Amino acid sequence: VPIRCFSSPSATPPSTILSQDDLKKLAAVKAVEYVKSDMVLGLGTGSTAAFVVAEIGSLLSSGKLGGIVGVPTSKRTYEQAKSLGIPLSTLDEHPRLDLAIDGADEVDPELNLVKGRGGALLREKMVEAASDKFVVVVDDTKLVTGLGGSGLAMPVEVVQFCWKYNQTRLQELFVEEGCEAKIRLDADGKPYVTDNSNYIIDLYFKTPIADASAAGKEISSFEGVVEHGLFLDMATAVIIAGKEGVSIKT
Ligand code: ABF
Repeated sequence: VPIRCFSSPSATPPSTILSQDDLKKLAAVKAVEYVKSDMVLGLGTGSTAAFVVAEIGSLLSSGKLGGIVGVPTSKRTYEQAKSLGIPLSTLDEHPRLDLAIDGADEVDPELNLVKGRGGALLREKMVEAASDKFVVVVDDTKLVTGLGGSGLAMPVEVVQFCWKYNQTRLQELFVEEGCEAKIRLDADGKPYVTDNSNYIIDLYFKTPIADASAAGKEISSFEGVVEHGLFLDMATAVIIAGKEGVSIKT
């Protein structure tokens, strides 16, 4: 749906019609202002993060940035960054990163996040937890008053072994929130397999999660759960692009 931009600190002319992708790109370009030469960078996954990776690639090829090392959060991002000539490494080689930039599915007023609808939550959480700064890039459709409140999925990565057992346990954990737990399927109708050869159970809530911190701990306590999409107290800043322009919340 086209969005009319009336004013933007990032010099977008007033009254320009901006698409959702334009907004994502605006947020991405703003986030890349945090990137300095010689940084070790966590490279996120998803359509907004792809604009970040593209911008970093472009600044590297024009010589405006140098000495960057990227740590990708998915095979998709690895392929994109490699095609742009961004030098790449891993957490094994770089256990501490200067900065990670990534998208999100939901952002609450305290900058807590739901992530992982793109299927890359495990590597995202590992890389972003290892970063001194974690900057999130979203358009304003991602803002919620409570996590789980968008009515869209909150993903949980589980081992393939007896996934139905964990599907049932996860759904029963959130009876009060009217949770429905569904296995994520790929385009062929088979269970979606993550980069780590696991499955994803998507949790759909009728009401937001009452206590996200407690919920995260309870989900993690289930044997066979690998990681969940609640990213709490991790974001340093969130860059939000909307019809009023780009804003930064810290
Ligand atoms: C990643 O990509 C994920 O954590 C999140 O699920 C998704 C957001 O995608 P998009 O930027 O395409 O909306 O950041």
